[in-house]
Amino acid sequence: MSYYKIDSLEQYFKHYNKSIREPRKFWGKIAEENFTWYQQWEKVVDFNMAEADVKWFVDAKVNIVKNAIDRHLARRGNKTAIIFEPNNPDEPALHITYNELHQRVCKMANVLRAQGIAKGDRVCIYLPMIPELAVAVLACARIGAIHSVVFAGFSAAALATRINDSDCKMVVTSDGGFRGNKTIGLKSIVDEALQSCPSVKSVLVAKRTNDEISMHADRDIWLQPLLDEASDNNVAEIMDAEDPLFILYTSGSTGKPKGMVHTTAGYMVYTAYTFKNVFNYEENDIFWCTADIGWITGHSYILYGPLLNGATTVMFEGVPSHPDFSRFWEVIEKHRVTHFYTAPTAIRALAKENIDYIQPYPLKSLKVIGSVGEPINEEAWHWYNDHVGGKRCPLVDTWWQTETGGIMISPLAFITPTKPTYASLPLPGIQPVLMDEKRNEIEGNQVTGSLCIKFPWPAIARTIWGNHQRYKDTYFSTFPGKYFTGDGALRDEVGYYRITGRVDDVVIVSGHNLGTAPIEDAINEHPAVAESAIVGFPHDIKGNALYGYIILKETGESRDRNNLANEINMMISHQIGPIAKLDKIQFVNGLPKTRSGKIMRRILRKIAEGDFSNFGDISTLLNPEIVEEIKDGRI
Ligand code: 6R9
Repeated sequence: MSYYKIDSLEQYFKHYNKSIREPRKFWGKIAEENFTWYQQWEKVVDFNMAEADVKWFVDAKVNIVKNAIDRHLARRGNKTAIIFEPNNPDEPALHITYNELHQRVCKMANVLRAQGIAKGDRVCIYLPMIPELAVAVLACARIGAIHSVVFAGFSAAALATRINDSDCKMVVTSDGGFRGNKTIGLKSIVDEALQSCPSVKSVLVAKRTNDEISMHADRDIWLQPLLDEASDNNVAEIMDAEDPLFILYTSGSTGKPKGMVHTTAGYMVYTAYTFKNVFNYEENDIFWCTADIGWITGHSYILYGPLLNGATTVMFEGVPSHPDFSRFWEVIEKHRVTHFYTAPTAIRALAKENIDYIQPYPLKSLKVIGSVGEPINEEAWHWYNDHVGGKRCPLVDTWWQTETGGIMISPLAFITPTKPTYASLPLPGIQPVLMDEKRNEIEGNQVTGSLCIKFPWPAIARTIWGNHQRYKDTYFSTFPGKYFTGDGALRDEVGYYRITGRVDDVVIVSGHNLGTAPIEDAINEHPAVAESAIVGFPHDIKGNALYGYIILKETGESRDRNNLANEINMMISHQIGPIAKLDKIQFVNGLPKTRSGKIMRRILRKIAEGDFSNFGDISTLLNPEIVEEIKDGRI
């Protein structure tokens, strides 16, 4: 019996139970039957949770790119691996076959080696969403260099911090990048960053915008001429199962960014397995994840997960609003996309626009739609389900984190009955538990608590680069022996999980624990509201009171603000209780968001508290200018 693919709900429960009773047999069999190895493992898993030490497939030897590309060539050489859809809809899309991808990755791997990059070296990749990005990532993995992709929207300061934290030896970038109607001068950002990055010896520069840039002699080299000269014969590096594959910095909504380290074999097995089962991917499907490869979602579900399954994956350079709000729907029709995976923040932004942007698109090619990145509120869930999924595509709300490497709690498309706003059931191998304030495990159903995972899974991050102590402190000390996610969750009467938001987003008002997410849900149901964010602020009597930042829809703009505020509070009162009413409501034009769509609540909290002294690092914000605007409008 094979465990790689789950075909029914009954089988899910069977596999799940097996994975808990006999995790070694379960993962060992999956690893053995679905991947090619240079050498088998001595042990499937070895761990000490208290020390935050986890190893999977101990002593096995493998190369993830051999599995993601070479392994498919005999059967799928002429199949499209990557569809590249450019920012400008008039520029033709590229279809890169597995053969072509193999050739490009081998050439790039040879270029990297010729430039002195060897196994274990860190390479920072700062590229827009163009094929060179995928090729650079895979070429690093092929030769065992550790890739550290930095989202090409980060500032020079944020880039420099990340380069220096892991002492990258090389940066791969481009002259610039296109995003909507903007052109971003990436190379000049790199130039600025490198003024304070002594570890970087060379910079490879791809051409995208053809803008004039400055090239520093002895450091900067145009990439294309090197590729043209390079051989496409490349012998992949033999990697240990636990050799680091990549470093990825978490979005940094709190404190200094953490360089999460993922290793080779466990990450490979888990991303492949979860991709196959959560999305129920079949051979000729076209999978589109709209994330940027600069985020974990792009690593795991644009590149590794799909390619490990021999899938066709779409890489989109642009943004949902360019040239207009039909862009996503147009791309789905154009490439007959079957699987569409995006974030609630994008859904809400699109739902806010005129329905005429989506209505002309039948979207009949779609089979499965997915959500990731934050809790999806009820209204957005229904809009997505009705207008994009046509009420016929399963909507998989996938809960996971940079640290978890792959999807942890999610419906399996066509198998798990979905329930709005619920991530539903854990994947096989995942043992979620809810913990109370006294650090006890909460048994039974219809309960809420802090979400922990009590047994390691193959793709768990192994450490924070250069700081194992911080890794241990952050994830394994709050609830000793368990991995603490930082999220709160509710387990309903049938055992489905709903992620209620970061535990640090809980506000205690008059002794009541109030999660901000359900209050925001209630507010967002008001027809005039587009989006909202709630934080706590100190209150003499209640301990804390609630401050709401609210963005109105265009239709709400003309309404009287006092009336609106009253209506909103009545809705909260009705849905959650008078305890959750907002003491202050500020109508705003935007919320400070990180590029993965997370609201940077610490800033909103400071503004609500009237403390404008130090907002800390806001370089990771998509819209830093909104901070001043909100501050000026504080009530
Ligand atoms: C994959 C990714 C992780 C945090 C996580 C949680 C939130 C992600 C979610 C979700 C509710 C979902 N989150 N998916 N919350 N439902 N389906 O987003 O990784 O950027 O590290 O963020 O995002 O709070 O802890 P990352």
